[in-house]
Amino acid sequence: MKRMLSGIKPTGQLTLGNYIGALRNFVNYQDDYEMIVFIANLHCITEYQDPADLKKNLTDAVALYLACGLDPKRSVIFLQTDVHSHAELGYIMACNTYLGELNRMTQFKDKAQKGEKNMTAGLYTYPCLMAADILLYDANYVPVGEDQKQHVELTRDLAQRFNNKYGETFVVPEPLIAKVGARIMSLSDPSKKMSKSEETNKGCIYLLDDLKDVRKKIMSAVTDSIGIIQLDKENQPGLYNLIEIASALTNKAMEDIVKEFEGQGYGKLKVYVADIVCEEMEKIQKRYHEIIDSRQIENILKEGAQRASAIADPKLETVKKKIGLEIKY
Ligand code: ATP
Ligand code: LTN
Repeated sequence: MKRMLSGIKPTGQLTLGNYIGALRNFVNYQDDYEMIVFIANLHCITEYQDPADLKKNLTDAVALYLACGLDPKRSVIFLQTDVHSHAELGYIMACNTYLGELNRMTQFKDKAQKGEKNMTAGLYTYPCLMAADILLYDANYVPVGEDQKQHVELTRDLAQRFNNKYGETFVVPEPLIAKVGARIMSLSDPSKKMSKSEETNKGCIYLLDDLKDVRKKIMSAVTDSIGIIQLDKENQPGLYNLIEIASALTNKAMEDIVKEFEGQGYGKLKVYVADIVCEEMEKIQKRYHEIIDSRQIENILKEGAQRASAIADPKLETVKKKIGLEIKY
């Protein structure tokens, strides 16, 4: 069975974008692949996080993983800091990455260009840690949203470079990007990604939002004045985004949804999308509360860390041997 690995960095509450672009796919893949998913808590602190908020977001993220259908029996679920090999291989990867490569990473470049202050060295070297996260497990596939593709491509370059320098060591992973829903846009500004770090909350649906607010956000989603239901991403990005959300959650083709609503007003389509989103979220929220109440999270993470360490730790040992870092008598 091929192995698949992915992580989520819960620097805030998880969003509908995270669900459609990532989480939902992890759940669908867990029958056909050996699935490893983790909470990238080291990645969270590349920017300051209030400690109490961070702790809550980490717990909620695990509970939401489970609520969305990840099954700890079929998948390995763990917290990144519980497996120490990540940080160690992350450093080794940083020593095998050129500054030019990191300077080209668009996520970092965008932040620097926006003039963001207090950017940390951790944020800069983040792709090296991400490469380590993936390479420790010899993952064949990495399911991610569009924004992470470049990081997985860097991981491929680093794996190949290491293999060339030190001999065959790592599996070279492939990014896996879903055809529909890889980039859900903000409801209030469809030129931007729906993001948990958005300044206003209007365009972002959080998985734990009150369903009344969810409906309100969808009903007031920014569209256009063209008034025709059709697929024109460039001129009607807001409408396109709503149809894409509905398509991702129902598995109906976007064209079929357009046909269903041809000749009708945007209001009707919005009600349809709101119904679909709320129905899906209601199920997730119910399961989330059951999981939080059952207090099973700690045990699941403990077992997950043991299973993850059993793969990652021997890999790190192999790497250290190949580099010549060890002295063994
Ligand atoms: P931020 O929201 O702060 O920009 P993020 O959501 O991209 O951060 P993560 O939580 O680590 O960061 O993302 C987890 C996964 O969700 C990644 O695979 C990412 O590509 C995907 N993802 C995030 N936002 C969206 C979106 N709007 N549409 C589709 N996929 C998304
Ligand atoms: N960088 C990712 C989160 C992440 C990840 C990973 C995803 C950290 N390590 C390994 C896939 C594989 C993000 O910001 N979304």
